[in-house]
Amino acid sequence: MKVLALLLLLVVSALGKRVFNGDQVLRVHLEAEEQVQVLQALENEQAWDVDFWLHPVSVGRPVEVRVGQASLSGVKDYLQTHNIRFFVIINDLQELLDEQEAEMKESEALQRSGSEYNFGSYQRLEAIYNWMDTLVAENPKLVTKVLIGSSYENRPMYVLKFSTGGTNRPAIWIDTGIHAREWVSPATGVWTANKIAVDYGKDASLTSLLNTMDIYMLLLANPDGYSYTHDNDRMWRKTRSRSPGSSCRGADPNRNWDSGFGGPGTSGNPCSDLYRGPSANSEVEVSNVVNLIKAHGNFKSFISVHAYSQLLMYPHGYTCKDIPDMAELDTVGQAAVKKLASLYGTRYEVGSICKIIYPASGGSIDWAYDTGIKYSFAFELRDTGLSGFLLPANQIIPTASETWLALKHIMEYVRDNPYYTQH
Ligand code: BHK
Ligand code: ZN
Repeated sequence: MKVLALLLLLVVSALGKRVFNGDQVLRVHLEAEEQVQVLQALENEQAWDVDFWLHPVSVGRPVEVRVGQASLSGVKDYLQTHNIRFFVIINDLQELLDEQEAEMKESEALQRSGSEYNFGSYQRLEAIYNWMDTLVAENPKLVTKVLIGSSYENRPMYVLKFSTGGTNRPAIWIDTGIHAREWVSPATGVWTANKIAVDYGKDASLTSLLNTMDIYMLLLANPDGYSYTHDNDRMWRKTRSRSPGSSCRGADPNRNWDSGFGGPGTSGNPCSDLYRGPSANSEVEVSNVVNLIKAHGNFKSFISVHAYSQLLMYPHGYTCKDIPDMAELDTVGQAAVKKLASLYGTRYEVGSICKIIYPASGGSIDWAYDTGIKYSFAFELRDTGLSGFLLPANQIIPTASETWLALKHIMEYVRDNPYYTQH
């Protein structure tokens, strides 16, 4: 592992950008409990260059793992030795990345030559920030840009505030892009922000919602990480903060919140993708949000958007015990995903984080719920694997369009149940 990390560092510093030549992504099928354990051992051993995109959890649940070229024969032998079935779903990761990058460059060139922002394309941080200014300029009575602080590398963090007046109205929070490589999340956030601006005054339900409530959207919750996925390493997940005594950077911003901090599903190793950071709120990107939410004091719903797996989850992640509001949140969630599916038939599962994926402590929606924001949900957008983090850009608008139906359901429910929002 040390040698691999060093090699990786050399490659990155020599070329500026991490390459994945000959790396493959395998989809592994677990058919017995022993096989789950064999895969978990592989994940914990760190002898090979492997990055689990979907972690081994239980029999029947797919596992997806990127395997570095140098580790391919070793990992495949290991799987075959244990009679574990797998398929190669990405044959050469770098080839796919090159294709997607070329597609993005094409869209960027079109935009530079004067055409409008393309919602159906992945965009760099600068383009998203410029687009936010346009949105605010074109909708001055509805949208403002609130600076909530700066990231570790000093990028500004802006929240789009949709409000038709009042002071400190009950509000809904939506963040996208907390994990850097989950690109469809901020892309969906941008589409959604535009949808709200376009539909206000046309869609009667959304209009009535915005006549009594505010919506806050943080489109890039991890700006340093997002930039890093464009310029250095497409597969980066964490923030970019430094840890004293380690050359590994970044903490998982979804393990850094002050709820069950340090519990199951986190790591104390700064080199791990699940590194929780030295203390709760150590990541400035997290504390910026915490400060805004606390100062505001009137949020009724907190929605955090990830990818991938097609799930709609509610608290908790740090324990598998049911929350007091489970029945209600489950009903809201089920109705939301039914509406989502009505557009293209995309199927989502609903459940608590701990029960439908795995124990994960220090997550944002656990903190929001424990702070008293009852309607706290996390989405895992498309797909259920095969493309994973590299979801083709032509699925951005379909993903955002179907997700909007679920978001609207949750927001309308919150609007219509104002007396139940305290727990
Ligand atoms: C989402 C919300 C709260 C806690 C856990 C999760 C699952 C998420 C994670 O933090 O491990 C999985 C992931 O990144 C892929 O989106
Ligand atoms: Zn995520």
